[in-house]
Amino acid sequence: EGEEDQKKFCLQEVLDAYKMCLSEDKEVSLQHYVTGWRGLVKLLNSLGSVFSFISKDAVNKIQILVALMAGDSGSHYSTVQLMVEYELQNHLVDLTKRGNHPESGCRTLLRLHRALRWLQLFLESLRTSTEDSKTSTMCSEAYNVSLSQYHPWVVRKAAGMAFCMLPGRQEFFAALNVGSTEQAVAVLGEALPLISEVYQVTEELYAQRNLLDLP
Ligand code: 1PZ
Repeated sequence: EGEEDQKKFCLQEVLDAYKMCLSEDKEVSLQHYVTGWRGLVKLLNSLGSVFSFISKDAVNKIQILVALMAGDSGSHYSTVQLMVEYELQNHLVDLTKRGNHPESGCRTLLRLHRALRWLQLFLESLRTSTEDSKTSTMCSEAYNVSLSQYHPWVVRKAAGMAFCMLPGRQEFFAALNVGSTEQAVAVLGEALPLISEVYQVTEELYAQRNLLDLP
């Protein structure tokens, strides 16, 4: 692990990553997208080892994308738009069933993209929550209307059990490491529109290219 990964999570770094993620012409930077996810994984790991089956999958997907960016065709992986064009044009994506390209950038990013929708819903509900709100309830409600539809029963079951182990609202806000609850709510208010926009741009691109159901 590099020194960078040892540092304590801070919500500000995720905010900064999503700030830099979209260019003026709405290109999604893969580098910053990945940086945002690295931060979120750090947060997840700081919440306890019961979440490691989730963070392991996220890390695996991050590593696939990092390897593509660092590889021989790395120049085609600077933005999500370029990645989609490149992989489609060169038949590097399994479109209907899993085959020769089980780890394409397109299908890998789609998994994180779907999780980003869950994150958006969860953080929004956290932002507007009150003292008596339960993180586990907010988390599972967000999950049930988004990411869960892509998961088999056994994963849904495991996720449900993990949610029950989430720290309470106060402790969760403290884990965001940006000051008081009020300050954390403010940073969330700043981060959420950025996360939404990155989600929306990716969603539209994938919809246009018919990539929303990649196996
Ligand atoms: C704060 C509590 C964290 C809740 C996170 C909610 C998401 C629960 C997801 C549980 C799934 C983990 C097991 C791996 C599932 C994979 O099968 C799927 C599909 O990938 P494929 O098998 O097709 O390759 N993976 C995903 O859906 C990606 C999940 C990434 C979750 C990252 C969450 C990071 C949250 C940090 C915020 C605190």
